[in-house]
Amino acid sequence: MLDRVDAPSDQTLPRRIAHLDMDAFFASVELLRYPQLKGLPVVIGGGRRREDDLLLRLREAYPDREWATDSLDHIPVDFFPRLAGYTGRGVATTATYAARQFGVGSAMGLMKAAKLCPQAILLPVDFDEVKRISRLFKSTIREIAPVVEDRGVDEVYIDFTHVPGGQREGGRVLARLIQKSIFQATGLTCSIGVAPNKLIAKMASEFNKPNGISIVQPGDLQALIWPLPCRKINGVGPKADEKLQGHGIHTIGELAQRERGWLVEHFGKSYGAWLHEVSWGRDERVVQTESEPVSMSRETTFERDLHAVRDRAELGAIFTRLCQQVAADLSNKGYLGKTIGIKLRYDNFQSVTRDVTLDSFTADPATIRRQAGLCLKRVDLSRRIRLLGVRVGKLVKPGTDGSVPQVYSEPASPPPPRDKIRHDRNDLLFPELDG
Ligand code: TTP
Ligand code: MG
Ligand code: MG
Repeated sequence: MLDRVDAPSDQTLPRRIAHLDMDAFFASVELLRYPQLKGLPVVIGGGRRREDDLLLRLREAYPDREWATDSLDHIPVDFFPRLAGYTGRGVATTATYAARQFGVGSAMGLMKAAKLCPQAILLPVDFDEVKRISRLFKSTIREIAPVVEDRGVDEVYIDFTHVPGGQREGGRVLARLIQKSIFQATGLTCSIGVAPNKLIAKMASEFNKPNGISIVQPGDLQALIWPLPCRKINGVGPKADEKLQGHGIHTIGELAQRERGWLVEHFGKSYGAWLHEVSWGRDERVVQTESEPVSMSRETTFERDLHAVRDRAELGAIFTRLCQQVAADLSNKGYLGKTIGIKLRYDNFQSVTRDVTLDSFTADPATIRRQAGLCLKRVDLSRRIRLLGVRVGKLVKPGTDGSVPQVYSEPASPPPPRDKIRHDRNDLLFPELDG
């Protein structure tokens, strides 16, 4: 009991949240294998590595020498394929910072990249190695700071608040320790932003890339955050940004100057209010540690409200895509689900959900599509819809408890008879439901 009395109350500690992002991740992973390329412009793209084709070519070119995976660092730099003369539709996944100086970056067509930096070396991504390093840097962080939220292959949020050193110099001391430990474990650098919340930390991790640390305090909002373009807010996409620009709002500071009511009027109740909050640097979301998900879902808010009859083709296509995405999420994470449900939000913001529980588990997109389609038949489709979502719940991970649930996969069924379509109104609205 004494502990409790003497220990400082956790509540008094200010929240310090870090966002950590690896530098030029896929490219940096390749540089571990080919250290002779360090400092050179390297672009990652152009397909998946099947085997080490470089080795095959080397054995042809230098048959008198032995080439194996442990001699990759001896491959002459001249032997690597260059971007010069690239033709094709490939896209750059990422590029080293040396290549970025020429204007090459993620999502750029390789032909354009070849014009900007013909001497850049082009390498494919090695997904297995990327995943291995991803697991390694994340486990390194968890050993130092346990509250870590996975945000994809090369980034995480970390709650520094209660970690020893997490408050010193605003988090800089702990950030330095983590950077150093990751470098020791992987040989790679990362950049870290530490701030009062996730929203600002995410922006801050970009301030000093590569190999940088940025500390943002609550009082820095005006100086460090408001001058940034709205697009830097995680959650303001190209479309929202275009609309904001149309209203003369370019920076986060300009966004903060608009009345909340005005934003709600032009951007909707929830998004408008959210824009207002984030422009003032407010974000209460906690760092969510890895836990077994209860369900997986995908939803989308339409750019304009859609009507089940007038926009049925568009809605049907979106619906199918959502089902495919949930199915892909499930299989990527190795889950199967038993309950399939839908969510609809009408133009008046009223929401409805429907679900169905199957006899066995599935991650099959066609099954999910069909069952979600049946759920859709149980809701009112006369109103315009602004949001559509698909959810799969009652999840299991086959093998984790020794049991392997039976995978439920429906055989492709023939289209229903014509008269059934005519009588069932929602079948008519979503004709491809049974396809
Ligand atoms: P990012 O963290 O966005 O980029 P990066 O790590 O390459 O560079 P930075 O130093 O600016 O953080 O993405 C991480 C990896 O994800 C990246 O190396 C390649 C991959 N990626 C894609 O596959 N497609 C994309 O559109 C982007 C942006 C990244
Ligand atoms: Mg990165
Ligand atoms: Mg990233």
